[in-house]
Amino acid sequence: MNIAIVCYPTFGGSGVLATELGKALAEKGHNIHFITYQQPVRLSGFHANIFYHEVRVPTYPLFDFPPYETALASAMVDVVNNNNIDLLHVHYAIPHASAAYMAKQILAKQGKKLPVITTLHGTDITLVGRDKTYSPVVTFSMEESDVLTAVSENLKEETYRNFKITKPIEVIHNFVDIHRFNKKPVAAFKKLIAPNHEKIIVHASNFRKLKRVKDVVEIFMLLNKKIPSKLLLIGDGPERSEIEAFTRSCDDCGEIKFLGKQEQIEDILPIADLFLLPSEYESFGLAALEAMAAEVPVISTNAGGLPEININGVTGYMSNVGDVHEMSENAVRILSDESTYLTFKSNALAQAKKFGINKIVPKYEALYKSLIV
Ligand code: GMT
Repeated sequence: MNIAIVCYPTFGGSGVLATELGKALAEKGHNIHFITYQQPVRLSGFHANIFYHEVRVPTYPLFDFPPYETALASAMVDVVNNNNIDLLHVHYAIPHASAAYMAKQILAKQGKKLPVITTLHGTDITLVGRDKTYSPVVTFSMEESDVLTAVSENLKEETYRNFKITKPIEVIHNFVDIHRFNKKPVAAFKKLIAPNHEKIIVHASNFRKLKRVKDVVEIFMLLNKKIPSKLLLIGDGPERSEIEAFTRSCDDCGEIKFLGKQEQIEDILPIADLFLLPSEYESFGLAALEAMAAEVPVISTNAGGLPEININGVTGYMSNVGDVHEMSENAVRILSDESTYLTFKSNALAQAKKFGINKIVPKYEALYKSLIV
């Protein structure tokens, strides 16, 4: 099949998932055309059947706000017309689903049928999309998509709760390439980070408010009082400078490292002993799944779709949002006994395997096939 994929090319989970999906489909012989404003971060290296089409939004003195959605819809039409595209799969509803609707209408006038799949990822529904600034357009374009998918049962429920739509939503959970993440930890790297065998605690996110990165630091400080540890903070975003200032003011400052944006997170996760994700909401929590694939137990909140991947007392622990004391106690509970720890580790990997690339990608392929017969 010739498949066009639209996503955000940045470090957000939706862009990561869309890129990994495109790469997996290309491996299976499909031709994949990414349409984005920048090369997706996980799209490195050469792939014979992956093509990247950049959306350019020219500036013009009249435009205080350059019309990206119009440029995107035009790019979609161009890519479809010139590459024999069978279907368009857009990730994150805003503004991709409405641009897809526009492209579909333009192509229909030219006598071409373009099936559109919209995958809902999280804040496009729970935060930004439900705001009345966007809600009418998001509602309409979801209804107009040929197929609507959500990355968790929770996100499906949230969509029906927040929008007046009648369209069926198919849940296709996010996936992970186990082999890529399940690597042996590099001893020299581990020693460099934790020279005295301290535990290595990792958090990765785009440092938005809802990720509650300050909770990560507080959990770590409580844990560090009982078990000597190091904290690696991966990613960047609006909250980073405030969090950096906060960590500079505390005693454990030297034990906390900000690694910034990292493309090769699969090289870092294997040295981690524990992954922290105390988010206010996660539709799914792809970062936690990738940690589990690297055999790292997860301490998270029980918000949103996290209970669909993190099993309390089995692959890690879950607590109410903001309960940093319970989260740090659970971290101590996992890390203080070697045999308990090893059980959590292998449980995490076993759980991640349920979301393995080979189990989930065929679900998208089956969906595509049903649309182009
Ligand atoms: O929160 C992010 O990291 C970005 C955001 C996005 O939409 O780009 O991620 C959402 O999609 C991911 C992939 O499906 C999910 O794993 C995240 O849980 C979800 N984030 C939220 O719901 C806050």
